[in-house]
Amino acid sequence: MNRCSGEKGLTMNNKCSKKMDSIARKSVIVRKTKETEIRLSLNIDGTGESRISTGVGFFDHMLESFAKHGQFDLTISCIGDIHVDFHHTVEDVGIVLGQAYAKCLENKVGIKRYGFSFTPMDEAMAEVQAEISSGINTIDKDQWIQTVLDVSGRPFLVFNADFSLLTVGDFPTELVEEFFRAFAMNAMVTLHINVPYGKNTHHIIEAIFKGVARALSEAARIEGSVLLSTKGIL
Ligand SMILES: [Mn+2]
Repeated sequence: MNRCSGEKGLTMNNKCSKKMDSIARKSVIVRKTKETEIRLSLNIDGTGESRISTGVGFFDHMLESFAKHGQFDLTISCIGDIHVDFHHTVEDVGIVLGQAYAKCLENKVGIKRYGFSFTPMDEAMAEVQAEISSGINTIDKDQWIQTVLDVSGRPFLVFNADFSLLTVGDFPTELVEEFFRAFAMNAMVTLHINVPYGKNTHHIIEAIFKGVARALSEAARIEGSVLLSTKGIL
């Protein structure tokens, strides 16, 4: 995965990211529990290509929008216990997507750190603020999952959105907040999601997914060469 590492300061070859970091910002996470089995790959410097299969149609649609508007390349295959309900599948995909995003950002030098978006969709509007709040700069790959879960960071979710429908299709709208909480905690991101107005539940949720993706994409953007932290660590 790190085929371009060790080339800092040298002329980048064709295989290196066009976004100037010498390390490809990609990750693959496989997670299996008694409730879900997930394989997810993420390239945060992608083009919005996605292949999503969670068994939950509306959720797939939202994740495809997420990939497209964040310009992430994202593949997700999840086999979950959707005969029970969709809760485990949605929450666990949030966990793994969060871990993948954090892993893509192991090296935070030069990233913008903050991202903001206003995303209208017809009558609905989502405002999102994201901060890549904490994590580790240099970590042992084998210990990565353990370390990121143990680190005392400051991930947080603020979620202010009301849905007039309890379900969209057969997707329970209360799972939107569950998904983004799972994401934020595992991505080590402070995420504020506010929906000041909107009527159609499908539109509101889609605006949120697009808006979060846009804010995360901006926060991860490399635009400098310094680590934006007075603590010296992010
Ligand atoms: Mn739609």
